[in-house]
Amino acid sequence: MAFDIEMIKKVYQKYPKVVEAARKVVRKPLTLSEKILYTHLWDGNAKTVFTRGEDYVDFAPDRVAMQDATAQMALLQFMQAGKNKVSVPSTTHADHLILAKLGADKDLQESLNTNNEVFNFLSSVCNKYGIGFWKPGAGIIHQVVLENYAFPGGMMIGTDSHTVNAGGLGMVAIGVGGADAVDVMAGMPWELKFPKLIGIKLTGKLSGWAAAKDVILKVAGILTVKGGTGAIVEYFGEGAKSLSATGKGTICNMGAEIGATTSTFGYDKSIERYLRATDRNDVADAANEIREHLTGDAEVYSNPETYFDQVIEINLSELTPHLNGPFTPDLATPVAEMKEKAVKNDWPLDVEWALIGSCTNSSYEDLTRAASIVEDAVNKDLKPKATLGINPGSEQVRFTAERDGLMDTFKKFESTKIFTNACGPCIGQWDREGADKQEKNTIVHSFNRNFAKRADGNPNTHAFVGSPEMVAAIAISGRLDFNPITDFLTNENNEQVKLAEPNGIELPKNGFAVEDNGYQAPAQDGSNIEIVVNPESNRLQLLTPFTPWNGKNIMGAQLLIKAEGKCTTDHISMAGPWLRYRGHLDNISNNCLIGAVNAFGGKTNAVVCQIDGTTDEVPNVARKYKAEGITTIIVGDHNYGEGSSREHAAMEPRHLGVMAVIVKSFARIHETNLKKQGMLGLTFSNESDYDLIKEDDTFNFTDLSNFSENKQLALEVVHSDGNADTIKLNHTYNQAQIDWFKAGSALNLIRKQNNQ
Ligand code: MIC
Ligand code: SF4
Repeated sequence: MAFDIEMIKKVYQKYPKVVEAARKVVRKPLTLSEKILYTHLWDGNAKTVFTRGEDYVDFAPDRVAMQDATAQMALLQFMQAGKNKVSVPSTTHADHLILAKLGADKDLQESLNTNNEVFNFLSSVCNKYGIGFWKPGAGIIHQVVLENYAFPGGMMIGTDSHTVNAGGLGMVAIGVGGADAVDVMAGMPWELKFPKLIGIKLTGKLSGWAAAKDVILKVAGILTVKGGTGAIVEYFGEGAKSLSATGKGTICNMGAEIGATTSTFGYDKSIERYLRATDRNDVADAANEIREHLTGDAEVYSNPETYFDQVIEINLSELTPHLNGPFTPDLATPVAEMKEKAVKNDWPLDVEWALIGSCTNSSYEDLTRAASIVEDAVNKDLKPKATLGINPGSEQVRFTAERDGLMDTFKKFESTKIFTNACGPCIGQWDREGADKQEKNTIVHSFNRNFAKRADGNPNTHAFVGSPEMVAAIAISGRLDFNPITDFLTNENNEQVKLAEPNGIELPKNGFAVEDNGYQAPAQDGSNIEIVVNPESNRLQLLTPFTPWNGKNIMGAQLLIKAEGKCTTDHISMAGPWLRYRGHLDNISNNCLIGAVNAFGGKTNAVVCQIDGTTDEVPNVARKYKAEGITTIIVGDHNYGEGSSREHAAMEPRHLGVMAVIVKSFARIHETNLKKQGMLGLTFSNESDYDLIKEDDTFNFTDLSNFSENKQLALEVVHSDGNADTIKLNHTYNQAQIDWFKAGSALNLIRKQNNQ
C-alpha cells in the first residue's frame, strides 16, 4: 500500500471538477502542466487565466521532501514558525552526509559516528512535528520519493533542486529553499510565478547505446544551463511512452541543469507498471480512473506549437550517446565526436574513475544496463582500466540488485567499489585518494552536475556526465574518447573485441524486495518530544532572526565581491567538506563565496577590504565590514546562483551583512531564496553597467524608501575619484515579497502572524 493514499485519493477526487473549471476559464485544451497547476491553486477552482512568466500564483502542494543537508536549516526555521505539526505529509532523507571512501559498510558506520548529532537532531525534529524520517543508508531522497511518494498529477516541493526527478511519475515537483518548505509545512500558500511551458516531443524509440540520459544530455546542449529558466518542460509523443518510468525520472531530474522549474511526463503504461512494481496498486488503480486528466489533452499534443511557448522535437531513433562536460552540464558532445573535441581542448583522455549513481541514474534498470556491460567485458576477458564506483539509489534497489546478482557482477572487476546508498561523490562526499595533489585528470559519472571541484574538491578534475552504460564502458576502456559503437578493445589474450550493446531490465522479474527500508514513522503525538541543541555545538545553531529593514535608504555600502563568470551555488557555498556545517549558520558562513572568481585580479577567495586596504579571504573581509557596521553588496554575472537549492547561499551573505546582490541574471531558486531571507536580489537594467562597478566604489540606494512593485530602483555608484554614475536596477518583487524585505525575512513575517 502507498503512503498517504487517502491524501492521494482526495486529490484525485477533485480532479475532474477542477480541471473542468480550469478548461472553462482558459478556454483552450490544456497541457498536463496546466492541469496540475490549476488543480493545486490555493484558492480552489480557477477563476482567472494566469499569464505565464508574469503572474505570481499561490499554490497548495500535496507534500514536501527534504534532505539532511538542507533539512537542518529548513527545520531550524520551521521550529521558529510556531506550529505543532506539519500541515502536509512531509519527509526527511539522510543521504548527503555520507562519505564515500572504503565501501558501504565501513562508510555508513563512519558517517553515523561523525554525524550522529545531526542525524539525532533530524530524527527527533521529524518525530516531534509529524515528519517521516528515512535513516542514513535508506537511499537518495529522489529515488526514495520516486519509489514511495511520487504520484501522477500531484504537486510537491522539496528542499533540493533535483526534486524535479518525480516528474518521471507525472508530478509537478519543484525544488525550493527551506523557507519555501516552511510555508507549506506551516499550512500557508506557496507562491510561484506561473511558469512558461516548453514542450518536447519525443518520436521514435531508443536503441543500442542510446539511453534516457542522452535525451536530457542533448536537451541540455540545446537549451543551455539557463534555457529552461522559469519554464516547465513537458515531454510527450510516442517516444515518451516508450521510456521506462525511471528513464523519465532521469530526464526530469537533469531538467534542473537547464534551470527549468520542473519537467513532467503524462501518465502512461510505463508509469503504471512502475507504480504496481513498487507496491502501489492502489495509486495505479486510482490514477486509472481519472487517466484522461493525468496527461495533456490530445489536441495539445497534436498541435503543440499552439499551446507551448517553445517546442523542441527529438527523434529517439536517431539519438546517440553523449558525454557532457567538463565543468558545466550543458557542454554536450556526441561520443563519436569526443576524440576530436577532447584533443582540441586538451582534456585528459585517460580516465581514472567511472562512477555510477546519484539521484539521476541509480535505479534498478540503470544498474542492469551497466551490469550487462560489465558481464560482457568479463566474458570477453577485458579488465577495467579505470575504477568503477557504484552508489545504489536506495536500499530497495540495492537489496533487489544484490538478490539478482547484479552486485556480484560489478564485483567481478576486482577494483570495483560499492558505496553507500547515498549521494556520495556526487556531492563531494568522496575521500578520493590523491585529490589533494590537484593533478589534471578526467573522471566520468552518471550524475547530473560537474561544476569545478564538485566531486573530489580538485579544481583540475575534468568531470563528464554520461549514461550508466557509457560510464561502465569507459571504466573498461579507460578512455574518454572511447566510442563503444565503433571502437575495439584489446583483451587479456591480446584479441580485439567489441563490447555488446547494453541490455537492461526495466523492472525486476521477481519484484522488488527489501528487508529494512530504513523508514522511521513519526510519533502520533510529538508534543512531549524536546529538541535540544547544544549551544556549544559546532554543527547546529539555533537561528537568531535577521534584523528588519530600518526603513531608510541604504547609503555608503561597499562591494564585497564582483564575481566574474560562472557563479553557481557551489561557488557561493561549497558542499563537500562544508556540508558538516549546514546546521550552523555562523560556521558555514566561513565558506561564503570562497569559490567565486573576483573580477578584479581573477583570483578566488581574495578581495580587497576598503577599510584597511588589505587583501583577505571573502568571509574575513565580510566580517570586518560587518564589525564596522558597513553594509555590503555582491555583484555578479549571468545565471548567478545556478545549481543547488541550498538557501545557505543566501543566508550566509545575509548573516555577514550583505544586503543586495546585483547581477546580470539569476537562477530561479536562488533569486527566491534571497527574497525569502530579506535581501535585495536585483538585476542590471542595462547589462553593461556591470562593467561600471569598480572595486573601491561606494553604493547608495537612493529610492529604496519607495521600494514598490513594478518600479525600478536607482543605485548611485560613487567612484573613488568622486565621480558618480546613477544606474537603474530591475527587480521582480511583488508586494508580499517587499514585505519580507521590510520584515527582515519571510520567516519574521510568519512568526509575527502566528503570534498575533
Ligand atoms: C546538489 O545536488 O547540489 C544538492 C547538494 O543536492 C543540492 C542541495 C544542497 O545543496 O544541499 C541541490 O541540488 O539542491
Ligand atoms: Fe544527491 Fe547528487 Fe542528487 Fe544532489 S544531485 S540529490 S547531491 S545525488
